[in-house]
Amino acid sequence: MANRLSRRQILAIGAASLAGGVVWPKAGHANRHGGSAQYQPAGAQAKSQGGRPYWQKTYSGGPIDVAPLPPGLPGDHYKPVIVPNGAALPFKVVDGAKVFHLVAEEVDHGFDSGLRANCWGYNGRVNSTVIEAVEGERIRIYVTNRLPVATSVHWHGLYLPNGMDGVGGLTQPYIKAGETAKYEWTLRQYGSFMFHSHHDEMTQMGMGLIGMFIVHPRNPSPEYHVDRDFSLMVSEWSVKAGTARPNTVDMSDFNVLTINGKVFPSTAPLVCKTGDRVRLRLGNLGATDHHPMHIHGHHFRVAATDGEDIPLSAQWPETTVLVAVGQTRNVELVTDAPGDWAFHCHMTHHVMNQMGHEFPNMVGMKRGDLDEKIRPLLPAYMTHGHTGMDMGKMAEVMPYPRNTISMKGATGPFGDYISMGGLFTIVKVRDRLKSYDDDPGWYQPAPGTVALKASDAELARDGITVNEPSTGGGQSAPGSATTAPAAVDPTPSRMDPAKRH
Ligand SMILES: [Cu+2]
Repeated sequence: MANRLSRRQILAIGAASLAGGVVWPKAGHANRHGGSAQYQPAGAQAKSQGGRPYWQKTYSGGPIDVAPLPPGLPGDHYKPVIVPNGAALPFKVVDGAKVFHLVAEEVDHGFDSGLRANCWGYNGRVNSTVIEAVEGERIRIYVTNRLPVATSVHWHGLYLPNGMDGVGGLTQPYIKAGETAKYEWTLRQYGSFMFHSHHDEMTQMGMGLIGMFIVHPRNPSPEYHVDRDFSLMVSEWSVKAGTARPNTVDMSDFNVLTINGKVFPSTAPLVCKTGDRVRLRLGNLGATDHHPMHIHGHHFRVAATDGEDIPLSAQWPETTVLVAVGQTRNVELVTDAPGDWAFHCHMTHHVMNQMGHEFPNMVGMKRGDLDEKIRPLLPAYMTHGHTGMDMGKMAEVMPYPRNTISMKGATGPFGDYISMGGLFTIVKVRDRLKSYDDDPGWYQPAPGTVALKASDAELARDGITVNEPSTGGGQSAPGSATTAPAAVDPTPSRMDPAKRH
């Protein structure tokens, strides 16, 4: 009978299917094979996690016309974020709303002591002006355009009325040169967000019109409170040697990689005390590159995205967090190990300062007296990289064009060069600090805790022979100095099973 449905029944089932998904025939005779409890298909169960329904009521903050809460004030209602090499935008309170004035303008920007460029930025800074606010408050942001062209500002990741979204031409007319536009809405969320030009994006974001937008929670949980809360915007630039403007047409050969608009060694260190709870808010509004940001000596939890906090049960430990273009990531850690710990992008080309990449591979080349022969023609000529790149030597010997930073990093505490620049900074963790605002200098390690040249006595004690072929391990007995290279297993370890017999 179930197979013989009338046309009307079929139509009814069809309508139900449209309304509620697939309709299965009634399972009235499911007990034929015994058992009293009917099997409940797992796929049909409502999903929730920690009491939270699978589908939230809203992913857009809900009604936009909610009554705002009073403005939150720094010190009273939130602890301001730290913006290395930058600052939070000032505000004033007018009739219960928090009023900001953002100015888009040309900025003579120093990436480092050796490199300046005519960039575009907000309020005199490049990449490092932060808007900081509190969940529930009403904000009004005036944007004055002092650029020679039209612009607009998009508030990235924020719930707002469509007309405040800042997409030039789509949700609003352009803010023309000389004009001031007004954005206003009530913040219905908290987290790490961003803002950027959304008109001629390739040019305007590439010239520097990007920033972090931090919204603190109202009445936050105890876990929200940290000792150090850093806001770090990463980006990338193409500034050809000797030129005075970023080349925003470049799509892949970026040579200036920045944190808050600075390259190492000009990136301000992240100064922390031993045992501090630390939050790093990382944002990326570069043109095309994602940045795996890596910390030394510690692990962190990936605690939030620009979507939301990640529930503790779903946070995961990492030493490297990928911050893709258009993403923010909050990572949290306790800095419980004193020292100078590198924090940097793990793409090795992103921890280089200004350089080109269009030259042949010289690694392993026998240079002979080539440099000496060429120097009468090109004083201080140095063959590029036959043993890799000796940053310190190159910085000393090679003349650089005007307005260029070398690939060097900086001279470290041992007199040797730190061979990294670009997307690199140092987390300086100290047991005692005079002030968070002062660079505490290089870490002074306890005697015996630095990797130094091994002494003859140490080598002899441990049976380390330094002038004989190295051993590959595997075959030799512990403690015996093997004189022949370790045998190599000729059997491929991943033989195709199909080719076995
Ligand atoms: Cu990178």
